[in-house]
Amino acid sequence: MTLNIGVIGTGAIGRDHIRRCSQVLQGSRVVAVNDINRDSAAKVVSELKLDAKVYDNAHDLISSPDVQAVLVTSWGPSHEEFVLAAIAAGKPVFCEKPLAVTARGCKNIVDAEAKHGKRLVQVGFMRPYDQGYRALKQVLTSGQIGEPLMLHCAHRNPRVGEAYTTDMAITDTLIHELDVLRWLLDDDYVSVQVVFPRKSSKALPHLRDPQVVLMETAKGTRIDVEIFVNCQYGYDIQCEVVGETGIAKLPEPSAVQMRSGAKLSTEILVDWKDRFIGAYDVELQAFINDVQAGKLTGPSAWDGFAAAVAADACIAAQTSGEVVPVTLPARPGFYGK
Ligand code: NAI
Ligand code: ISE
Repeated sequence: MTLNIGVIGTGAIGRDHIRRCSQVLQGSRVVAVNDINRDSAAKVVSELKLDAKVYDNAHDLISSPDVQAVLVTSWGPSHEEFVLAAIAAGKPVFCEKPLAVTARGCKNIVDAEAKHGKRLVQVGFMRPYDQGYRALKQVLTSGQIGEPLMLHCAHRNPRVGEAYTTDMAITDTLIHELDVLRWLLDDDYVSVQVVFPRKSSKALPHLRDPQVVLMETAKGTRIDVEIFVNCQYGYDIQCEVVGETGIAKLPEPSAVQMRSGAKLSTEILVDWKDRFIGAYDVELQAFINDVQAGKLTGPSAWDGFAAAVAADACIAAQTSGEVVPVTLPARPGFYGK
C-alpha cells in the first residue's frame, strides 16, 4: 500500500522531505501540500511534478480523506497546533524538531497522544539514524572506552538568517544534542548552565553568538556543547566522548583527501541537508514503514518533551547565568522503558 502524505510547510526541509518521499523512499507519495506562502507550495508541486493538491488551510489538509499521514515542516511555533490536530484526526504525524518550542507545548501533545491510546507522533530527531552516531553508540555499548566521563561537542553553522534569535540556539539548534546525547548515553540531564564567550563580530547585532552549554547527567557525566551559528567556515558537528579507558569521536563525513598546491586538505560540508542526508532518508523510511505496520517506533513525543524540558532550563540559564536544575518526570509506560 502506498502511504498518501500531506505536508505543511514547503520551505527548506519541507521541500527536501517532499523530494525524498516522492522520489527516493519506498511506499509513499505526497498528495497534499500547504504553506502560508501559497506560491511556495504551488512552486514545489510544479517543480517536483507532484500529483498533489495545494491546500489554503493546513487544517483542511489534515482532515482531508486523501491524506493518510501528515508531515509538519513549518516554523517551530506552529508545530503544537498541527500535531494536536493530526492526533485529533487520528492520523500519524512526523513533526520536524522541535516538537514544540516549550516543554508545556510538548506535554500537551504527550497528553493528547496518551488519551488517544496509540502512538501517532514521530519527531524529526534524525541523528540517532546517522551512521556516525550509531557507530559511536556501538563503541560505548561495547565498553571499549569504559564508562563515559565527559563529552566535548560542537554544533557549528556557517551563518543564520535575521529571524534567528539567541533562544533559537537552544530550541532550534542545541535541541539536536539534547535529544541525541540522551540516546547516546542512555541517560538524562540533571542540570544545565549557559556561558557566553566573546561575541563574534560576524553575528547579527541582536544575536549572542557563540554560546557554551554545560550539562550534567544523572550518571554524573559532564557535557560541554559549543553552539556557534556564524562560524563562517562550514557546517561542522563534533562529538567527542572521553571514557575511563579511551576516547571515541564522531566520525567526520566521508570526503576525498586532496594533495595539491602544496596543501593537504579535505572539504567541509556547508549545509545540514548534505551532512545528514542519509539519516533523513532512514528516519522517514522508518516512519513510512512503521505507519504501514501500524506501530511507530521512532523518536516519540516523550523524546520531544524530554529535550524540551532541558531546553526550557537552558533558556532560563541564558538569562540567569546560574546552574539550572532539570527535572524530568518519570517516563509513562505508554512510551516503553
Ligand atoms: P523555512 O523557513 O525554510 O520553511 C518553513 C516554511 O514553513 C516556510 O515556507 C513558511 O512559509 C512555512 N510556514 C511557517 N509557518 C506556517 C504555518 N503556520 N502554516 C503553514 N506554513 C507555515 O524553515 P526550515 O529551515 O525548513 O525549518 C522548518 C522546520 O524544520 C523548523 O521547525 C526547523 O527547526 C526544522 N528543521 C529541521 C532540520 C533538521 O536537521 N532536522 C533542518 C532544518 C530545519
Ligand atoms: C536547523 O533548524 C537544523 O535543525 C539544523 O540541523 C541545525 O544545525 C540548525 O542550527 C537549525 O537552525
